[in-house]
Amino acid sequence: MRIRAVLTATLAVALLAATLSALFAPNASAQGVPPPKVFWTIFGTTENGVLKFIPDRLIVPQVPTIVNVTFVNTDPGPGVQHTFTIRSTAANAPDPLLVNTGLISPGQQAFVEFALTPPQNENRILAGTRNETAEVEGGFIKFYCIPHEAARMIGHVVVGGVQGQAEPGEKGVFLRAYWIGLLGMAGTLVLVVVSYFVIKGSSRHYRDHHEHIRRGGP
Ligand SMILES: [Cu+2]
Repeated sequence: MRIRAVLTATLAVALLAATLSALFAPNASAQGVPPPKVFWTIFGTTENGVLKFIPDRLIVPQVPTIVNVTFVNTDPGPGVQHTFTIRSTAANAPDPLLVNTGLISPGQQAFVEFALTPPQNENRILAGTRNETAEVEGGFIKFYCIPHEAARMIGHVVVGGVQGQAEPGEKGVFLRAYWIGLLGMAGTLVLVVVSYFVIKGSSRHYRDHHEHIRRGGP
């Protein structure tokens, strides 16, 4: 019976160690994971005579992030072409346009993909093989429409969101936290069951049936 108690106790310690190592093991899967990707659809149009992007704030939660923009020309005016363009500030850039859909006609669309790369405050954009500093206006990366830049058809890439404009927070549970929680609960449950048998196994009442034997009687 003593051997059994020792065995169950050893098992309990081993399980506890396994649970703890699972909880505190370095997160190997975090390395080599590609940055998150956000998809935005931005419309280029004219509303009440005002040339504009809708929305004109492209909100990106963090850096690095891959940004995929589908740009749709929904302009009611026939033949009014728009672009979605980001200018580079690199002095020796091969092309001053770092990101550019080219001219898009009404009813047409195009997509561009680029990445915001660290450090966050340097407004660096990776587009293809080019990694350059983007043009900034008011502290935010500026995108614009080539034919209508002078008419203020301009928008901004906002990293981290802006008060009142930020997306509602995610309601889900972070996946790693979810697994840590599950493992913790499973570990606790196993320990409770093991403790039960350890206590039961070492209990005098369990071993000694003597006092349960009915003695004498009327
Ligand atoms: Cu335009």
